[in-house]
Amino acid sequence: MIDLQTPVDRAFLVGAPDRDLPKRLAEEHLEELARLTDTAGGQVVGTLSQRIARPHPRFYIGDGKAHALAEAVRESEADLVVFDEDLSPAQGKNLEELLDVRVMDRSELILDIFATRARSKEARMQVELAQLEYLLPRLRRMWNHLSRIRGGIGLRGPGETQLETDRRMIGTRIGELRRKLRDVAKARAVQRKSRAGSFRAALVGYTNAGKSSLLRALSGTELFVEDRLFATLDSATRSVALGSGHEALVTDTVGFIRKLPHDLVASFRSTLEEAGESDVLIHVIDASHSDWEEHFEVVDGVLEELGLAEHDRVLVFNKIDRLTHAEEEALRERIRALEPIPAVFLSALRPETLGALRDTLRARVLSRLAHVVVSVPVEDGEAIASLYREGEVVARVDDDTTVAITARVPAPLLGRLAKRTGVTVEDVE
Ligand SMILES: Nc1nc2c(ncn2[C@@H]2O[C@H](COP(=O)(O)OP(=O)(O)OP(=O)(O)O)[C@@H](O)[C@H]2O)c(=O)[nH]1
Ligand SMILES: [Mg+2]
Repeated sequence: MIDLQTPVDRAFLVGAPDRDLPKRLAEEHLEELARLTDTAGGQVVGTLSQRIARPHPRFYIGDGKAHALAEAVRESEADLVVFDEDLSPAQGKNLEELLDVRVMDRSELILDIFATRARSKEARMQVELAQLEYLLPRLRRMWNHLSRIRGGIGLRGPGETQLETDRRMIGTRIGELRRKLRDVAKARAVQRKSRAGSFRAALVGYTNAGKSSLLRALSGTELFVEDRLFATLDSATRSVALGSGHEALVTDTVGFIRKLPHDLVASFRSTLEEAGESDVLIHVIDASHSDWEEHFEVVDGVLEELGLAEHDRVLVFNKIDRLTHAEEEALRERIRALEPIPAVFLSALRPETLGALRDTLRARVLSRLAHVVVSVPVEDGEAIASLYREGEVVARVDDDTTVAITARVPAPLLGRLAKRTGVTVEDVE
């Protein structure tokens, strides 16, 4: 296999946004690329940006700018150039020939980060699949790149036969990974069934918004949190107490980012689609980020792509500890005017601010409970107590032998009650 994880060293970043993109956003995008580079273990030694009306076929940026870039790369002694835009295989090849250093685009950098950070077997297979799909049309360039680092002799210009063999091997591996991932998805569906009956929520949001921090705070369990992009790649589920005996199973998963490579979205599809089977999506937003609105749109876009646009949702504006009181008020005001979706404001670092979210989730749990009349023999004190403890009792009628309780009851309790002798359950119309 060709190694895509050559240690990243001195990186020179290039942004070539559309001419119409506001300057502030263009800067923000380069800033994000710098964070991605840092996450990948690279050091940024210079940046260059050119706003263009449309990509140039040869170097993506204009010819003159490309030559200026070559000069800047030499001067800064960079050994890697990272483009914020997706390069065609031909552009990548032309740039590498001109610059004489390794050239990566944003997708490749993200794939690289995922490859080094994926832990579970499933996540590793998903990333490998995405990498191979990305690599396939770019094999020739990878070979050229290899022949340069390995000194070339014997490797230079592999014959068409070698390329053909590699293509076939990669094609076989892609098929194998797809099959295995389908099996894993099936196994997970079975596991999900065993959790049927519980109220389930999924955390979604831009990378670094604080999803894992929030789940850690809600559940009181350890989860990996880091001030870097893509800290979480593997989903994790925790049980979260919502008060009055109610609870939810909350799943944390991979964060989104602007221009997430298509291959990657496709590979992670089954994990992400699982979010769609939850009762509610908790969309976490870093309210302290100057660009949270763009992040919000990106997440909205990915959710739409996954067919989840209409899914029940709660918005969580996180990191409000970083806002001044006035800023927080202004934000609340705007959201009230803007969004019909319920929104809560909190800080994952301050447990005392989590009450509103627990309340919102509990209200959803209650609205989904079965509305039933349970008839219990008077002497079955335990059944009666459990209805008061875990359900929401609406009415109660006692006679000599039975107590008829009208209540909203969670499915697991319903199952337990139905097994008790003398207890009957009827739906309320
Ligand atoms: N000040 C402040 N920092 C926070 C808050 N919530 C999270 N953070 C910090 O933000 C960074 C990212 O937090 P994570 O919980 O890893 O974010 P995430 O959404 O899980 O990120 P990915 O897994 O990369 O998608 C960490 O440095 C956290 O300590 C908050 O409410 N206030
Ligand atoms: Mg995380």
